[in-house]
Amino acid sequence: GFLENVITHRVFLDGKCDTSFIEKHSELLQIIEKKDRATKVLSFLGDVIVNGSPGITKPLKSAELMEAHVPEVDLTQPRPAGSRDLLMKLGAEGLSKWILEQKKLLITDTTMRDAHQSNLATRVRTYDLLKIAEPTSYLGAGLFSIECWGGATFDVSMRFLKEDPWQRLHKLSEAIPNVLFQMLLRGSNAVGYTNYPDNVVQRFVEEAASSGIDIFRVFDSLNWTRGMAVAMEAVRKSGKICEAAICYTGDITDPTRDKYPLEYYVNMAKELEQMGAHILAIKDMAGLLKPFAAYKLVKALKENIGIPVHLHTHDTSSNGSATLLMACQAGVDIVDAALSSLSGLTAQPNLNALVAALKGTEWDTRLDEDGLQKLANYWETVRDYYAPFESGLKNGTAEVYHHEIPGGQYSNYKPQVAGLGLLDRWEECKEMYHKVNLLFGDIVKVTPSSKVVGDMAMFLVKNNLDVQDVFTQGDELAFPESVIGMFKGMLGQPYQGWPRELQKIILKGDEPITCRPGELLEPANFDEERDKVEEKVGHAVDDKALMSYIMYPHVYPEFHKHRHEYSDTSVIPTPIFFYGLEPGQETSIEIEAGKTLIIKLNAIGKVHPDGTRHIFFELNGNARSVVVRDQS
Ligand code: 3PY
Ligand code: ZN
Repeated sequence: GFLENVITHRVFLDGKCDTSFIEKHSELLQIIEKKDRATKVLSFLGDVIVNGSPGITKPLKSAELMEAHVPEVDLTQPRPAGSRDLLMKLGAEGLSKWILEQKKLLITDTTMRDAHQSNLATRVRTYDLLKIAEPTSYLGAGLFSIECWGGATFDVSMRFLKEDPWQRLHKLSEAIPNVLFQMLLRGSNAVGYTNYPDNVVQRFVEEAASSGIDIFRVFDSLNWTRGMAVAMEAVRKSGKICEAAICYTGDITDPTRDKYPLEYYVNMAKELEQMGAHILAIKDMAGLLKPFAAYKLVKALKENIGIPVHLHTHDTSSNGSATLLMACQAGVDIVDAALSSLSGLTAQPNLNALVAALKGTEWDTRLDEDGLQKLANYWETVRDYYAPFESGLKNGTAEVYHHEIPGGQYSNYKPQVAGLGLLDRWEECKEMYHKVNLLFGDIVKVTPSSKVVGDMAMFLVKNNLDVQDVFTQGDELAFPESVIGMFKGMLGQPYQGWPRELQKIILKGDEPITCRPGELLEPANFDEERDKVEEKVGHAVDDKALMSYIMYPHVYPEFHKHRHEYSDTSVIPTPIFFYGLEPGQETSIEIEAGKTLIIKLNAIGKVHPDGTRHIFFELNGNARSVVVRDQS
């Protein structure tokens, strides 16, 4: 074991080690038991059975969850040609023109990204996505695009689900080669929460484009167009579709909220068109765009720009469908919606209902209503697996017009509040979010600026402070790192600047920057970073893993450790992955094509004095046991 650990270590293989090498790498001295994949899977299951899943306080019983019915499609029939075939034929500019020529309303399905980010805290696993992927490529072939990547999915898949986001993308694009794949890119924050050097953003876009992303929706969390330029250029260079977003906040129909009037959005849209956008997105991340405001905004945009307009909203208020229909009447080209069973609440409006509403009208989507229902039925059952991640909202709520919490943040903010022991003050935390927004000068709130507002709100509630106290006690307060960074200028500049006095208090004498943060960051040295990660994980990594590491330097090694210890657990069915098995229960896990493990839990042994337990399984008919540490 020891010798093998040493001689297979990359540094050793490269001949770079000196005598201190082994001392510095204590992990080499641990005799790592070589485990086969089945044993690794059993060890993982043993751990879930004994210790449960991180973050799930009220586990379900996997035996009580139904298997989701995968609709049958006739795979002997050729796959219907879709929007991706069009892109290949027409190119990005040609596709943009094609969109303008369509009378029918085009639809993006967000089920595989924003809908579950918003309603299920981004927890939907590759396993459930892949099972429905091929049927989706047939039954949803008429969709304009499928949003399936970016936003929080990159982080959450590694951090919580222990899955490789690149592998998810690759497998999905193999199963759905005919419909455009869309991702959400946070401008210079890429798929993270901080600014990255320009060459990281460029490299990330290149990798994503070659891995299957066709449309990049690029936004800046403060609507600062300078923060979007690098990402937009990288997308254009990759030959893919550059969809640039204006983030919508405030209320253009309310004359008392005059910081962001209609002209503000029209001007920004014109600028993004000038910067080379193929499509303009209205990104209404919190669902603040009321129906009549949508009509007004879309009409003005269509009159002022020559590229297609794509509307993204959230149904938090439950006015979402009305917003889409009014936008449709005003001439919007594409809208986002989610399959019915994952739609509504803080996610997108109901796709199936929208298709039905437009049937027979001049905007008829001509989508396969029956097929879409079958897909929705599948997701209805799958949603049950993720019940512990639901936000608890039972209806839409007009309160969102007041607190303005983005849909994708809502299902995350609540557990964060709970984590601080403040759940009994949830109402106060929402109200504080509102007050902090005004304190900060009424800013655009979307990842990562929305996270900063949330951090500050929790900080104040936790410390029993109100916003005025910041001005009187500011000197003594240790503000959250994210708040200091934002006021320093590290997320870019907000419209009309930061409130001066507050900025002084928060920065405590430190000077803010007003340039693009990316200009100050040293370009990443990819070779050096690669050496670092390879030394950490002990073997060579590809360019995609390198990007995962650069963006998530702490999360990636942890994810890798999980893989090493337990193998690729993304192949485990979701109910078993989260909730384990009960004694006597059996499951089958296909660890690779044609290789299936039939696993039965026989018994859970008593705790030994050293805190471990034996877990007794039957693996393909043979008795097997693993030792698991009981963390309780
Ligand atoms: C994200 O950046 O994750 C978002 O969904 C923003 O709306
Ligand atoms: Zn969204």
